Amino acid sequence: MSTAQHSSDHGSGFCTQADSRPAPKTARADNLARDEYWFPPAACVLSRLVQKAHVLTMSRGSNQAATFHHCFKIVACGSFNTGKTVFFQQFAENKYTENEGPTIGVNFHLKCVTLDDQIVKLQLWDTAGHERHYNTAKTYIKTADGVILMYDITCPDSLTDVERIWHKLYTRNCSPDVPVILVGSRCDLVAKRKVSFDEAHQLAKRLKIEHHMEASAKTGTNVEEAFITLVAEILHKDKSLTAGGAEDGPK
Ligand SMILES: Nc1nc2c(ncn2[C@@H]2O[C@H](COP(=O)(O)OP(=O)(O)OP(=O)(O)O)[C@@H](O)[C@H]2O)c(=O)[nH]1
Ligand SMILES: [Mg+2]
Repeated sequence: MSTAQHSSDHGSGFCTQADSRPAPKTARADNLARDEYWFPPAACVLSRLVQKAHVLTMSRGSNQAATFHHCFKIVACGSFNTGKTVFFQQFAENKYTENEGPTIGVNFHLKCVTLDDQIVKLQLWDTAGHERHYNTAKTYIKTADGVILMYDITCPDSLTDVERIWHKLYTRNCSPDVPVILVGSRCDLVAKRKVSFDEAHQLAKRLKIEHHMEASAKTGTNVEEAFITLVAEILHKDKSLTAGGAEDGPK
């Protein structure tokens, strides 16, 4: 799905209001004064909760206020057809598309999660995996607060590409304290598996990628868990954030 399609899908009532307001002083983990930003309310709370994390889906066009304490930008990279777009769709919209076409440029979603009583707004950027879109991915990863590197457990080349292309993109453009997670897609396709968990795990260890999971956008397995793991790591690493900090304003 193209960026344009996503923009229209989400509608101006969904994100324009917030996006037109002043950006946080830093891209990373600013404590925003409560009530400074207004958002539509949580429309539903997903039944599967990861530890204390509640994942909230924002509804469109509501005038009711909601607030957030932190705003993080999460960027996904990985070779084409690894499942980045459907992975993000599953997390952000709770839906799965069997025949998703290649992404042109980037797709964008907004999602709120709460972790340890902190409401975190996530800006989710799903980049295109084809090499001709490499520079687009580079542009987006530069300001990421957290990065998802994706491979496909049925395609060994996609794991090779993580080391050959995508991890290099990350190390060359992100500060070392930007959390990263390696996600193997299509874990529902057991009979088609060509990359073992251990093989990918060894790569993750060698590249010093702290977190590695296998997930399925089709069944939802580990989708939420991957995002929450990454967000928890971002919060953990951000020394400037403290509980209740939002009410005190930016630190
Ligand atoms: N069974 C299964 N199929 C998946 C899974 N993830 C992706 N697919 C399939 O792979 C197709 C392509 O997935 P996309 O999300 O478009 O892949 P992408 O990484 O965004 O590809 P580019 O945009 O070209 O970089 C989907 O339409 C599904 O048919 C999964 O977890 N399980
Ligand atoms: Mg895509």
